[in-house]
Amino acid sequence: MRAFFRIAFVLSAIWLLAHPSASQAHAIIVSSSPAAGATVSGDTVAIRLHFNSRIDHARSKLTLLAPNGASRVLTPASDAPADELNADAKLLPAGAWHLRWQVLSVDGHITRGDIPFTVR
Ligand SMILES: [Cu+2]
Repeated sequence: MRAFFRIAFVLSAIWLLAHPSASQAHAIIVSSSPAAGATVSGDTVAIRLHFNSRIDHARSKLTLLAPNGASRVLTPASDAPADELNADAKLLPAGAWHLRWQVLSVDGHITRGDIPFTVR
């Protein structure tokens, strides 16, 4: 029985070494502009998503869903900081919008989310 515990301990130590900060590695959103539930002017909406880790800009996506259900794919700014996904959207009609984001973090994991906001 003592040998069993020793093997279990060694295996769990190996697992921890192989997965450093496994739970913190995914890109989690820290703050966003617009914030969820915010009301903004539709002339120019500066989209700024800040994550807790570096992301792969080229393999991350931003899509706007219009009040009528149409979708608009945004091109993320390539010169954004390593932990931000940014884009500018112009001339958005008034109504209820959704910002869908999908990011690939440098650890290879994909996370996604949906930020509802209103254009006045
Ligand atoms: Cu991850």
